[in-house]
Amino acid sequence: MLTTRFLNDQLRETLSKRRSENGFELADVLRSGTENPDSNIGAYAGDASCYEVFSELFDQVIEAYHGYTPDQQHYEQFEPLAADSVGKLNLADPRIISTRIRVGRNIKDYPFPPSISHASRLTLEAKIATILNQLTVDQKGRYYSLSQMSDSEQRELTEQHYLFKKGDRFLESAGVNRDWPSGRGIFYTAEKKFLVWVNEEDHLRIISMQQGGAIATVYERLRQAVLTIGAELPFARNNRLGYLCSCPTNLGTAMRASVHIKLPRLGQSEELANICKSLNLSVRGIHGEHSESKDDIWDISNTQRLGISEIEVIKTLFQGVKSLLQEEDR
Ligand code: ADP
Ligand code: DAR
Repeated sequence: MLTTRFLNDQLRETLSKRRSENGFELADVLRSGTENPDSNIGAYAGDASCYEVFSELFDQVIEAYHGYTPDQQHYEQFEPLAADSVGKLNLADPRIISTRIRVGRNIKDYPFPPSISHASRLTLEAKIATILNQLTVDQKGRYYSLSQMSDSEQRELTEQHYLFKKGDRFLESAGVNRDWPSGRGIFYTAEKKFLVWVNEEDHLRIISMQQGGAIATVYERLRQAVLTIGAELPFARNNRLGYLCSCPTNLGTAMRASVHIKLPRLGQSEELANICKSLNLSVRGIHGEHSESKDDIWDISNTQRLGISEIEVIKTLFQGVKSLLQEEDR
């Protein structure tokens, strides 16, 4: 676990005396890893100030995960793709089942999900729902609060890869599930190509997705939506770490661009994880993090989110998918 690798007794003593702007303590930052020793990272931020208040720990975790040093400056390039690359980046290979690109965002001046109060979460949910219900991304959509959805409706949307489940044990320990399901919900358009998760692991997971491998099309839909939402809701960010999320793996672009891809041969070999690692890609199962593959379908996505621009994330996925398909054919 990255946090225990870097947290010696002296640093623990120093950081234990500190509090974030919202009173988040070191014990709160570490609780998920303390209760789940098999965590990869083991730490969550309760608000934007945590990344400065506990920077002696977070900066080492960030460097180990993203390869990003404290003297670096993140650079944002959430720009339209060059016209000549759109066609190239839309892949037509039938083995690419679907494409999903999401960014995590927290709203400035609100505590993050690990520490936000029940009242503030409800206030934030109402504020976000009002803005989303006025949004048009390809088409109008609607916000649905989890509290008003039946279990079967939630189960169906989750099985179809649209909706999130209640946080796993890592998020439970981090405090992200408090008062569940109150204040959580999902916005989506009729076609479900544009969705927004509200008050899951972060205040917002803004998602563009569709069947097939049209990476450029999915990216452009997301880019325009994030621009529109960001004009109404100021996001928590700083120049060094970019967009600030609860988990230090989701900083900078806070973007995860993924394909569900069918790799019957590579998937059966021990090589898939190593090949993906060499391509700076991560492998997940078909229901996301901590899930299994099914019917030889894998969730392949960019690993790095910080110290890389949005355009470079897309190109990393595109190049990586091309290499995986060539390897599969070889
Ligand atoms: P996140 O991507 O928000 O970090 P997860 O990895 O848990 O969260 O994935 C969330 C959901 O998105 C899961 O149901 C997963 O199946 C779905 N998903 C991820 N990538 C794709 C994709 N390329 N196509 C379809 N569904 C996807
Ligand atoms: N299991 C936690 C999660 C790390 C990355 N995934 C997130 N943020 N959903 C860990 O510390 O390994």
